[in-house]
Amino acid sequence: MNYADKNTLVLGMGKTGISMVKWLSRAGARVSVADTRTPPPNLELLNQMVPREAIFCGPFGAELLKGIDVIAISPGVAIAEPLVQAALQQGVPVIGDIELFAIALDQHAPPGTKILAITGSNGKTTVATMVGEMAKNSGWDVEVAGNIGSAVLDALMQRMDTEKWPHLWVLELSSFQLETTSSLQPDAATVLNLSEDHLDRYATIEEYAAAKARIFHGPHNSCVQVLNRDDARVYAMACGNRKQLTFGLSVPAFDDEFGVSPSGSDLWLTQGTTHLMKISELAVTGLHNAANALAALALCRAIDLPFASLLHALHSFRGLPHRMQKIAEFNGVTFYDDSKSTNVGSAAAALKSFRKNVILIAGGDGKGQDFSPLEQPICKHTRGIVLLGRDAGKIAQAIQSCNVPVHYVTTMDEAVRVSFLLAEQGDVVLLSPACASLDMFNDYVHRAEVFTAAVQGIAHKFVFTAQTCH
Ligand code: UMA
Ligand code: ADP
Repeated sequence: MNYADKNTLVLGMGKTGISMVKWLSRAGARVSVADTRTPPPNLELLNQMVPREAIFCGPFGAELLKGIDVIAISPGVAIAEPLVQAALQQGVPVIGDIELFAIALDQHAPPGTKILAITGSNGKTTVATMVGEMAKNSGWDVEVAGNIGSAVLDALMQRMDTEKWPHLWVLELSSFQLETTSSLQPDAATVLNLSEDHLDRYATIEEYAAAKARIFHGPHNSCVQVLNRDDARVYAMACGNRKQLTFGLSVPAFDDEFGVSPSGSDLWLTQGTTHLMKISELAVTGLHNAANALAALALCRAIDLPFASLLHALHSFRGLPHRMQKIAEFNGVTFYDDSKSTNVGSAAAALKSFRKNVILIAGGDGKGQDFSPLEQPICKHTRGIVLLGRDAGKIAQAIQSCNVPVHYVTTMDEAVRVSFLLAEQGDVVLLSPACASLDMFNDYVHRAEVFTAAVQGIAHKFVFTAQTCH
């Protein structure tokens, strides 16, 4: 679509909204913008970009739609919003930033530009970062963007302005972004895994899965599908007449399968029967990170990046903050910050990384999740549970059958203190909340900071006490 002189309405004034306003304005569109928050973020910036009378704050009224040719929606605004539903009924296209990006790339990018697209309930940022590092290590100019934090249109405009196109775009995509995307044509794409998440926005997990599966359905239906063999819902997304590469923690037999094979006393990442690298050489904790490494390898091999540089980059990958990050060890107890764990899938993966020696700190806003998938890993891997936040009670109910002591606390400080008292030599205190943080903290980073400060507080006291005893 040519946006020149079109009347466009941007919904949401966050990072994505601002990038869409910039993009549509430079394409010659007339832009108005609305946000339900009063005052919305970025108001000052927007005042410099669009006329004051084209900025609307507060509930989205039907009058906003008058004369509008296209709605450009932010991922945080639900399609179910009545204004958006009214637009769709009137035949007004509703698109997001990824769709605008895909159309632009098709029109402007030099031939041969590659796209790898990544979605899934967990591991998106880890795999997108791994892939970015691996491709850079192969000498490619790479741009990693999307849900990972930098809006794709901002990255695109910066590349266009400097006339320095990357060889590869690595896109981390959320289900929200995929809902309004139909023109993206990646060279290879993956849905890493599916576990309950965002059920405050989707009526069922099937609806959520369908949004994720859109990553495979570009206009030419031609991308290589990188599929998780260990996740039945993802595996069922295989389409006929398409190249597929699979990954999983089982022993692979064929060259289109990436997996894990034992050899002597070691476990190896393997492609078919070829041993690539010992799992023990990965610096990241947990078998879920071995699965992430396999998915990243499969994506990079789908576009023929050379093995040697991929493996070299994997060796050097140290993991990301707040994802199974070891933050302290004292008195024989190790503390892990997995604050980015905001659903049952990530908390279960975290627990499975340890023996039966975990004191788990969990709870927060469960976003409508069923916590029962935590029952088995909690029974198997924990010695004590410390619960806080809005849905603490729901977690306790879901794990009733486990014979594990449950402690309720009201602050993170108290959670850390209680956990330290419960922990014995060789135990792990793990913050892996399985919930969003917003009921108690600004975001998951803030939650991690409060956790880390509380751990450091105890560490200081412990060291001080130990010194005065001698
Ligand atoms: N807003 C409304 N009405 C609504 C909802 C939101 O007006 O009903 C407004 C808010 O008041 C706010 C603006 O929309 O002013 C925020 O827009 P947004 O929520 O779409 O957030 P952005 O700042 O544009 O950030 C988005 C992604 N956020 C979400 O999908 C919620 C960021 O992912 C992403 O990094 C960024 O675009 C760049 O692509 C964050 C995220 O939490 C990290 N993603 C979810 C996740 O990973 O689970 C999907
Ligand atoms: P996302 O971008 O999908 O939120 P991250 O890489 O930021 O994923 O990790 C978020 C949480 O999920 C962290 O707690 C991390 O330890 C966990 N995690 C990472 N990879 C996986 C995986 N493959 N399966 C389950 N949990 C995972």
